[in-house]
Amino acid sequence: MKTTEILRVRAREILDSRANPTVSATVTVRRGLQEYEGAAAVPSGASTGEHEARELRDGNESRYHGRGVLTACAHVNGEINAALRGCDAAAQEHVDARLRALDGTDDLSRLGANAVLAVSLAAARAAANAYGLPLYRYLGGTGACTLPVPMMNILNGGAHAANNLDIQEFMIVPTREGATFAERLRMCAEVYHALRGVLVSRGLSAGIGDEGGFAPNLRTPADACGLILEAIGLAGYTAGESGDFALALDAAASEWVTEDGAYRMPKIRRDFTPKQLSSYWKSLCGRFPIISIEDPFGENDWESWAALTRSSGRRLQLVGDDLFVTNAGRIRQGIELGAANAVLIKPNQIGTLSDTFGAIETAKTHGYRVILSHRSGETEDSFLADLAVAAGAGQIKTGAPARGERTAKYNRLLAIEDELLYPAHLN
Ligand code: 2PG
Ligand code: MG
Repeated sequence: MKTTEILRVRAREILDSRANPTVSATVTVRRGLQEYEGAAAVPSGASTGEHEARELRDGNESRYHGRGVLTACAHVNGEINAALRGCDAAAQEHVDARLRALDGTDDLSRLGANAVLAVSLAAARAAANAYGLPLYRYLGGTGACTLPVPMMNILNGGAHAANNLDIQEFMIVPTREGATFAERLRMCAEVYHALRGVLVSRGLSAGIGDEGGFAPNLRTPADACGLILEAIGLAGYTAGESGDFALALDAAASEWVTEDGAYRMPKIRRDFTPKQLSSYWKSLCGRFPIISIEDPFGENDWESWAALTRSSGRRLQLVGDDLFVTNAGRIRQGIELGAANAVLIKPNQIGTLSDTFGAIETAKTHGYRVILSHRSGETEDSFLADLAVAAGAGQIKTGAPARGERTAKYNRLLAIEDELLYPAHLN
């Protein structure tokens, strides 16, 4: 059988959606007599987990305030290019194992997780192109035919916005039974517009945060939920059980952990013991149709996670992001302790495509739900959309229906749905 032989690997420094540099890599392969290319660009987080793989930054303050990625790119063009030349790009696990071995650290800090992931993803794309397959089909096989439900972040706070909200993400989830992805996307966009109207009519800011959601100053998180419910109603939809929409939150509470293991919302300076924070979540869920909370506690507070999962896990999706960092080992730890019931999957937290699939597999095998996720600093790359379909993830988190780096993923999902509903051979 023909292989997809890697001829060369190249990287360049490009910009992400926050004006920070990031790595874009291109892998060139030969299959038969033809050459094919695949490119990928990596995103970058703001509320990063302490157990994540490490992106490599130059640290040279005279360029991009030390955030340049020229060293990471040089690693791709030098060591990685030399190590992968001649490998089969379609042997993803082999490519990724080589990258890991070459780096030699657990957190990929030597070559940089940004360098490694860009190459890992670009190799998959080059192979998909060489086989003439759409990326989701190449990665997921013939079973890849389920579009994810978007969890759309339409109101930003925390580290993603310069407002006074401590909860990082207020999301809407279009739960209407039987709706297509295109219908769900439209419903969300209509609510997004309605929310702008609600904010403007109250004299609040309609400026946006890092993920395209609005970022007004509000009195409390409950006010934010209230305004979103109002927008859902104004757009002509219903919220709640068997309604069109539910709400979801990402607290990103690792950002709130104090030295003594308690919590402090840093913007409004409100203190909580772990138990009080747990009660806070329960009371918010009692007042609003919230079906999912991500990172309600810090990344090392397994005990509080497990307690909330025991008491509320049957009706509430509890999503581990900083807790699991897309790491199969940490996911297994969570499963043993009964912490959380869903896993957020971000390829750049772990650094290779194979490890990402490993994390997804571990979660699914143990009945944990899987949500594919962007980062707050993103690029136009829509790899995530294909990956969500390939993994049969069921849910995707990729920001508001505004800002090109967010709509790139949504628009790609529209194209995939079109392809699946109206295959070319039927035209
Ligand atoms: C999160 C992400 C993405 P960041 O916490 O879930 O929404 O944010 O990329 O800043 O970690
Ligand atoms: Mg998160």
